[in-house]
Order: sequence, then C-alpha cells, then structure tokens
Amino acid sequence: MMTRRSFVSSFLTSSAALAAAPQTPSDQPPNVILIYADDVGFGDLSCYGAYNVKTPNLDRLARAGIRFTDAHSSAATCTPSRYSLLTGEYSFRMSKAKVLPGDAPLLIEPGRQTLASIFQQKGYRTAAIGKWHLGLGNGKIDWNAEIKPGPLELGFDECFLIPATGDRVPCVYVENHKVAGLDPADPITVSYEAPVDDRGLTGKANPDKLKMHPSHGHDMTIVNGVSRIGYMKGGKSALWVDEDMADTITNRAAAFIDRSVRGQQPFFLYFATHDIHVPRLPHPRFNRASGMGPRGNAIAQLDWCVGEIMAALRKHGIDRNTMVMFSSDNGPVVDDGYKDDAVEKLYNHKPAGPYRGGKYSSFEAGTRVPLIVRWPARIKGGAVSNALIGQTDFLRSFGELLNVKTDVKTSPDSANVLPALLGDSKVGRAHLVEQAGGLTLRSGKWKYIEPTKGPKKNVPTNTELGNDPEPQLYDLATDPGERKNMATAMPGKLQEMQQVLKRIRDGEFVP
Ligand code: NG6
Ligand code: CA
Repeated sequence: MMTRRSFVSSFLTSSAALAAAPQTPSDQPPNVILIYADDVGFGDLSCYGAYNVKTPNLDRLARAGIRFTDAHSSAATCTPSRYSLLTGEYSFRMSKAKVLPGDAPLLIEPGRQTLASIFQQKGYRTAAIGKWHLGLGNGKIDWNAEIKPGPLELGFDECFLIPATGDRVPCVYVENHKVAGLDPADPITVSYEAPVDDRGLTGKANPDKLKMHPSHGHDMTIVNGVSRIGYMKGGKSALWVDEDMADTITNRAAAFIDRSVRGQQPFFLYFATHDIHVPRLPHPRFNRASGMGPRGNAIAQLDWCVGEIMAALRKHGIDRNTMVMFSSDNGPVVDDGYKDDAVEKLYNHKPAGPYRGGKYSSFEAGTRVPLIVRWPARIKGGAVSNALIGQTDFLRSFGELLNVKTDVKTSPDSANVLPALLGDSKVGRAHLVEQAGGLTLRSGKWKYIEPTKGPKKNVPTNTELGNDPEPQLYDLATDPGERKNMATAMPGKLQEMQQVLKRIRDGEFVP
C-alpha cells in the first residue's frame, strides 16, 4: 500500500505543473468526496432559496466554496445520470441507460475507465457508499452467492450499496460482493415479473399492513411496512430499515474516512445518498425538522449527513485539503409514488426554483441541479459561478487534476471544466446536451428542445415533460421559465443548434 508521503512525491513528480509550484497545502493531492443526492431540485436547499427547510451544513459548504447556478446532471432520471457521471459518456449513447429494475445486470463494462478508476490509478483508496442503480452481475443475479461484477470491477476498492433504489427490491445492502447480514438458511428470491411467495404480503392485497401508502405503482412486496416495486422473499436478517438508512450509510462513510486516514492513503469517496428519493422515511428525530412533512424532513436529514461527513474530516484535521462536492442526479419531484404529504405541505416552497418541469422533464428543472464545490486549501470561498457544467465533465476534469490521461474513446463527451470547478475561470462549456424524453441542447443562454412525440405531462407526478411535436427554442437569459418559444422567430439560431446537436449525436466532441 502506498503511504501518503510516497503518494504525494509520485504525484508531484508525475505532474509537471504541480511539481514546479511551491509546496503549499494546495499542491498536495486532495481527498475527494462527491456527495451525490437523489432527486434534489435546484430550489431545495436554503442556499439556493428554499423555503420552510434549512440546510445549514450545505449552506456552510457553499459559503466556504463555490455555488454553481448552471450545473447539470446528464439526464432527468437516475440511472442515465449516474452512467454519465462515472463514464464521461453522454447516457443517450447507451440505449440501456434507462431507469433500471433492481435485478438488472451491470451497465458499465468491467475494467472500463471510470471516475473511480482514475483515482485508484493514482494510489487513492476509493469507495462507493449508498445508492448504486447501475445494475449488478452479468445476467440473472443470485443474491445468495457472489454478486459481481459491480463497483469493485469499476475502480472502487470497496462498496456498501443500496443496489437500485429505496423503492425497489431487493431491500438489502450489498457490501463488496455479498448481501450484508444475509442468513444462508433464509435465501433471497427476487422477481420483477410475478410474486415469488404465495404467502408474501403485497401493498395491493394488504393495504392495512402499510405505514405509508402508494399513490401510484409501488404496490408489490411489503418490506418494513412499505410496499415496493418488484417482489422478493427471504433475507429477513438482511432487510434494511428505511428510517435508519441515512445513519447506516453515513456511519459507513465516516468509517471509510477513518480507515483511509489510518492507512495514510488519500481517498475518493462516492457518497450517494438515498435522500430525498421515495419512500421518504427519514429517522423520527427529523419528524419536525421542516414545515413540509417527509419530503422536507428528508432534506434536513440529507443536510445532517453532510454535517457528519464534514465533522469526520475535521476530526482528522483534513477538511482543508479535502475537496467536497455536492450535487444531485436529477431534478425534483413532489409526488413520486407514495402518499407522503409532499404535495399538501409544499406551501410556498419551489423545489425547482425559477425553472420549469422537474424530474423526467426536458425543461430546465429536469437536469439543472445544485452543485457546490469546497476545497479551502485551493479554492477561495464565497463565490457563485454561472459556468455551464455537466456532471459528465467530472471524469476529464479530475483526470486533469490528477494528471491521469482520460480515454477519449470511453469518455467521449467529458470536457475539462477544472478551471471553472476551482473558480479560476467563470467559463465552463459552450454546449451541453441534456436528456429526458428526447434530447435538448444548451448553447450559452439558448436552449433547444428537439421535437418529441411523448405526452406533455406525467400525470401521476404532475410534471410538465417538455415534449412537443414542434421544435422549441428558449432564451434562458430573459425567459428562465421557458414560456416563450422563439423557434419561429429565430430560424437561424434554431438551425444552428439543430446542427450542433446532430454533430454531437453523430459522435463528435463539442464541449
Ligand atoms: C419510476 C418510479 C419512481 C422512481 C423512478 C426512478 C413508479 C410509478 N415510479 O418508475 O417512484 O422510483 O422510477 O427514480 O414506479 S430515479 O431517481 O431512480 O430515477
Ligand atoms: Ca434520482
């Protein structure tokens, strides 16, 4: 194992730019923590204008770092966004990158360069803790045997996973290659087709057994009083308790930080929270944390997790030279399938801030999400940046930081936005693709939504999807809410953007 000291010297000699610089703390490779939240919208944190819920730890992060106002997940749902984040490839190039069931095979080829593998290559200890949702295994998963390939085959040294989502079976954690806490005498069976147990309770047949009721879907196997998507039986000793999930994964994250520090190894932690995805069952100590019921309380719980991570860093005296990033995998949704009072208790809170749409939508709120970057040893705090940034760009940007050559074949869409992430530049990308029903293109202040046949509205979630058989063109500088379609008035601009999108779709790198 490489010690911290030998790592630093090899880092400096392999990085000409840094080797020439004076030995200040910022020349040491930082530890990196990416806190990747689920379904947190642009307007859901108090530092982004949230009402009725306070996020003091995230606000502190923003005050000590840079708060980005035009950062994007690659897609308006989870799996494709996470695919792009880890691979540096736009998810629309990978047709299987759709919201996956809990028993899907691994979406990313083992051995492929990933955001984690570039850190591993530089001697970092790497971990994925929390939500995965990128599939596991090669074919049909046997949850009672070795579960691989997975994160360990993609550049992570260790993992502790929610395999898919909190609302999908199996409701167990996967630690490295095994279900954590499984009793071999009580094996797990999972199916997304049909019930696996005649005596098993489902939300549909046994609503009286539920502590939280579905509003749409989510009426299959009941675990912990909540019916889920999919059927499972067995694995009783391994089943998670939703209310303890944030504590469980946060403790795991803190233990990973402790272990890395003890081993004198720099680390990269991908900490993917379940909050604030459904089912929203934060620990009861957050029951009064917001005025908005479970959705607001889950935001408060998320903020608590951030505070715990920061406390773990301070405990070891490494918070100055740890780069902590916070972002979300897609925009906000209020009712995403459970009757949790989210709609009733929204009051004047605007999860999407000034933007239109939300999770699932081609309108801006689908992918425009909070992004905060804090690294006191290198980044001047208190800044707000409107640089256009995609999470797809993290791979190449960290490649630059670490002096690792990224593979343009496997990460064809990742741009180097490191200067913007470090606050050295106010400029990010010129063009960025966003994916929901169809594709959209951002070019500076302009937003083009390609014609799509899909429905205008996702009725159960009450989301405007942005689908329209006609092309849409918006000037976000004067019309952030995407109300005034300029496609007919600006045919030249429209055509220019259609051509750029075509080039990108055909495989060209257009940052
Ligand atoms: C949808 C689910 C929704 C959520 C989403 C994935 C229904 C009716 N809705 O299909 O609740 O699980 O998938 O969310 O089943 S994501 O953030 O992981 O993309
Ligand atoms: Ca999500």
